[in-house]
Amino acid sequence: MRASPLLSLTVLTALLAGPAASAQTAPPSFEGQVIYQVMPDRFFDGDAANNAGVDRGNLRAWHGGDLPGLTQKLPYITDLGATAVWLTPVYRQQAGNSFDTSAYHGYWPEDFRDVDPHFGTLAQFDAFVKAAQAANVRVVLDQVVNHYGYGATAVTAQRDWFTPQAQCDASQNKDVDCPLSGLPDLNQGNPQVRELLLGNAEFWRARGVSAFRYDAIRHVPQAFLKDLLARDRAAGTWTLGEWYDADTGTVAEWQKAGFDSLFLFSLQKAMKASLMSGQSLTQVRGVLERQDELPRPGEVTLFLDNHDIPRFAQGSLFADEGQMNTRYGLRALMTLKGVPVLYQGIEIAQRGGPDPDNRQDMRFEAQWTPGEKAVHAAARSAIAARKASPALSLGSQTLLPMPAAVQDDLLLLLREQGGQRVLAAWSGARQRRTYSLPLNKLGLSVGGQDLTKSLFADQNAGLSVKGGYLHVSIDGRDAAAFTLK
Ligand SMILES: [Ca+2]
Ligand SMILES: [Ca+2]
Repeated sequence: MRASPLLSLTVLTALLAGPAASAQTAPPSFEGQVIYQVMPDRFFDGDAANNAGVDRGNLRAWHGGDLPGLTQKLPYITDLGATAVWLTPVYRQQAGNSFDTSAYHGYWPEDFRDVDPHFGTLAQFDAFVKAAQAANVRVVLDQVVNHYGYGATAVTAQRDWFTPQAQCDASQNKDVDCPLSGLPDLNQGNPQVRELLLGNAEFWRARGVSAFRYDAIRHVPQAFLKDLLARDRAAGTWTLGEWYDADTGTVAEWQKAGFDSLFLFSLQKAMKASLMSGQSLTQVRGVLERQDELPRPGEVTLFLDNHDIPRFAQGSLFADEGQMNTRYGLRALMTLKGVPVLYQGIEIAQRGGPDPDNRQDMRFEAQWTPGEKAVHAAARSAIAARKASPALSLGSQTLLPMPAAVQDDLLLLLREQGGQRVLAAWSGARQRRTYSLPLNKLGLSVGGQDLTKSLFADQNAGLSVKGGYLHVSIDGRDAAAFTLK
């Protein structure tokens, strides 16, 4: 894995100090990374020879995307600026459908140590990892540790691997001991299951992945997860847990228990309500105010949508407004401390309601409308600005106090790193506005500053400081970032 310069130094120091110091080696970090989330079946079809049963007219059927297609589109992902790719599971899946749905999504495993033929072969997985490494892109692999697919062979062949119904009935923790959506629930208390799951992590780690995204951790015993995570940490594998609906308190609890990161669902909800649907920015502020509860705030995973919830742009009734507010959301996301994840298609404001409508095929450049091209350009430049700015990608984050008169429409964040300061401004106002705020009320110390343009390209936004006042001019529904002198 590639480490940040800071981490490299820490690791180097630990190495120089010899084995005794290895226990003090910093845990793996993704701070400064930008993750692009891919659902391989819905991304790009690079090999028509593996398209058995493909029906692109049916969102519940296989669509033909695969690992060769993902490898082929790596330049698209790096051009956008992402530094890591998270793939939803690529395991060999149950062969048949359940609930009229095929296992295209990857969450119905048959064999945890093979690639589904629709996605390709293990050799093609290895080729993808190799290509990613050559492009300096980290690979984040989805890992399922809670269940098998409904129709998996193990369900009948290894009955004692699964939680008995009586245990579910008697359980005080039904989230853990009862089947999730009826899926065959693995009993991690069985030594064979434990060995299977710990071995799965070793199997994929050995293929060169940098991180695991653990599915449905709310449904897995904490004691088992702690063992799993301790091994990942010792091996330098970054871990990202999916606890559906997690807020800052849940993320903090699990960072303490050994996860490097969890998805911050509460921020996603607030950003969708405020930035996409036009509600007060105080909702976002309420989430960001809790940042100090996190042991490692730079590792928390931030997102606007994913494959399990309706698309971000779906929060507006109108496609053009959805595009404009997605541009606002993407720019805002790139000003925050944490690890941003972009689910394929958000960079063109792809629409879609609940599963499976939120899993429509990715469309590429030649198929984009002018409006989609504009969203992509804004995403690309905001990512580039974040990566070019140590303050935006690695800096501390301070929320500035807002006067009551503007708090619904304005959010100001100070990001600081190594003496560099960047001020991020989000405006939810309907129209272009100039906000003039007294520096002493903001708790901000700046000398005079001439008109300064935003770090984001193609944006009509400016900041100046004069006579003890900060002046920020910004379009309605937009976020900008300014270097402070
Ligand atoms: Ca294919
Ligand atoms: Ca379970």
